[in-house]
Amino acid sequence: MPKDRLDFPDNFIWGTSTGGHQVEGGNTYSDWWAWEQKGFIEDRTVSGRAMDYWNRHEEDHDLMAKLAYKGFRLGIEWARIEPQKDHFDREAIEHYRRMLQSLRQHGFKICLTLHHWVIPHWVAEQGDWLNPDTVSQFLRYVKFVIDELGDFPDYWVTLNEPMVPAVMGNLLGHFPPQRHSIWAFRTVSRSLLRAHAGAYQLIHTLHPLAPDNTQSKVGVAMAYPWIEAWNSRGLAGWYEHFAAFIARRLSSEGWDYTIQTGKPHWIHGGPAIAGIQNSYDYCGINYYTRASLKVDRRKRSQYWIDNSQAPEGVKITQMGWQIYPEGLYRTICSVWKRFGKPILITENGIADDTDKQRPCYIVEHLAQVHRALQEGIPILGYFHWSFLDNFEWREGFSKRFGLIAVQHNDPDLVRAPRRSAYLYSEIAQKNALTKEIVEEYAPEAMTTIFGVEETKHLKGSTYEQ
Ligand code: IFM
Repeated sequence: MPKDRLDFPDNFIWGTSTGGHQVEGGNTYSDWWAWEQKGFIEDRTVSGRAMDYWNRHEEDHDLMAKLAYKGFRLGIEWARIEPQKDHFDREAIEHYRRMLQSLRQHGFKICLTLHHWVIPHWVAEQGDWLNPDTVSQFLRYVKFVIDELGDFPDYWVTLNEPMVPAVMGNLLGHFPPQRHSIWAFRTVSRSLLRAHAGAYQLIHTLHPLAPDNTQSKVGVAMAYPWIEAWNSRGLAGWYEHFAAFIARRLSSEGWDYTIQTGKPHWIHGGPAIAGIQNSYDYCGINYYTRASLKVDRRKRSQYWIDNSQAPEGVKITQMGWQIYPEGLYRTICSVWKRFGKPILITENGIADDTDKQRPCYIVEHLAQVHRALQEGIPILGYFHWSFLDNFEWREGFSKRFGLIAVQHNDPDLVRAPRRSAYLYSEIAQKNALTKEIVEEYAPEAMTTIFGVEETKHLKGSTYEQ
């Protein structure tokens, strides 16, 4: 008998996610800020005041509470806390303290990211993660944050998607500092591994207990795209399989192997890294899409591989990303098999300014989370990316991931909840995905989730673009 509802465990965290630089605004002492001024952002915007979360956090937290969300993942910025070398800014840290206090007063579970790609400008000037001093300087910043703000996080994220800037900034040249160098990639990724291991050990030494008096919980929010070869005929097909093999190792498998075994994977190379083995208390999964790698002889700078094609019939998002909910289930299963640690979905979401695709995207991905839970995999919560529309890196403000719409050029930066914000709110309140909710918000998902035909079809709620 098909079920009428998919129930989630008690205390499941229904949260939303953001990154400091992407919403705060005014992160002027950072490398990204400097890079944006040079005109590299595709829609010619700059992060500027972003969503002014820095000043409007109270209003935003009230809104989250009204929507009955239960958790929030936010980042803090090294460039704000240490804008100049050896100068720690008291005002900035007090400001962050007030933000976290407000989150606590609202009763949210707090997931705090220490590093989300952006570094202080002075660190970039000294050669970023290539400079042998950067890791110890990062750890000094981390120690300062633990001493000042260590009472707040229920979950610590040391690094967000470390392999993304390592690859995008050092191999493919799409992010600052725009290198194309295998040597730079390996050096940077090793520094990031050391930065994570050091931060993990520091948190456990200096702040062994979480707010609920259990052990502190530290992890990484790792990007896990589901990567496949396109499977062209002949030599091209062979190359696609080879590229997929490498891409999987570059994006997550090399990193995970190193954490699991303590031995640097060949993708990173180098000597053993102190404290790296088993340095996860939970596994953070950021999942969005499947990438099907196809040979394209014009894409020399991408090693002749195009990752933007979708097999026929597969829907894509405004980022050009494939919608592939099953990939979330498959990722959860493989991460669970690899580490055997509790899992937190630290990001999952879609760029969709019209909110036509998002409701279906949300419910179909949550159904896959539920599927994994049914198989006994401990999943602690789901943080939807993103709470607000935000600055989407190289794409600027044109790609809108928010449950809450905000026009970056609106002088008042009005917060306007999209329909999906209410959908997510109902799921959080019921702690379940029910037939009524799916029928109301995403009827086209009724068959895949409950095995029944949709009974009504709401205009403006479909995957079709
Ligand atoms: O906006 C980003 C975020 O900073 C990291 N994970 C992917 C998101 C969407 O591209």
